[in-house]
Amino acid sequence: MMRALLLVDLQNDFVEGGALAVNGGKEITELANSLMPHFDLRVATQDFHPKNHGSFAPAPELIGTLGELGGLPQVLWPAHCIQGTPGADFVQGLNLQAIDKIIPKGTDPEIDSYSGFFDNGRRKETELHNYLQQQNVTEVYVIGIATDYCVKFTALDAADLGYKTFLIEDACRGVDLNPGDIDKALTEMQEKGVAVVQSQELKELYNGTF
Ligand code: VGL
Ligand code: ZN
Repeated sequence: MMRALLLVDLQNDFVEGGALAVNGGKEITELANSLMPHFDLRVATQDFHPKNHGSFAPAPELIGTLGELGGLPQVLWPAHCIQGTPGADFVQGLNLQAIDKIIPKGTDPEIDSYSGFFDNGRRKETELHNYLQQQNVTEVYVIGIATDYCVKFTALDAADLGYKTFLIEDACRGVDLNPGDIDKALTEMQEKGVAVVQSQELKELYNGTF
């Protein structure tokens, strides 16, 4: 049995001071670092957009509204995680040396990719599933940003692909564009068989020190 920790989008643009800052994003960095040694494998996803990505709002007043991209409804975001900019870099203080594999996503300007496994239309796959299979991973533990977007879709796809899937709630932060979105995301994940746990419970479960 192999356990993988998936670190979703722990990048500068998603934390305090970033283009798409999520409340409390920075404070999960140390928890992420302390969780990493307790897993067989650590994989980080990286939102990695070209500067003309179609999810970027063409005008500031359109941020947070619904547009269309690749034939799908698309929330329009401020420009974020542009390849080659500091905003796309992993958050300061994250132990990058401990990470075994990085999975870029959202590189096609014509479609968004919330999940670390597939784009939003499930048209193309990233390397993530292949890599986890190669490494004989059976259990996936998801942490990171944002609970109601990339974390949620990554966890749902992991469960769908047959991994025993856990969401470590206190190691995630969400956008809550509409208040209640984070809670709804947690319920949705649980309904798909994702176990929502706290880092403290895992510590007791594995009798280790996080
Ligand atoms: C994300 C919105 C746009 C995320 C990425 O990481 O949850 N959210 N791009
Ligand atoms: Zn993005």
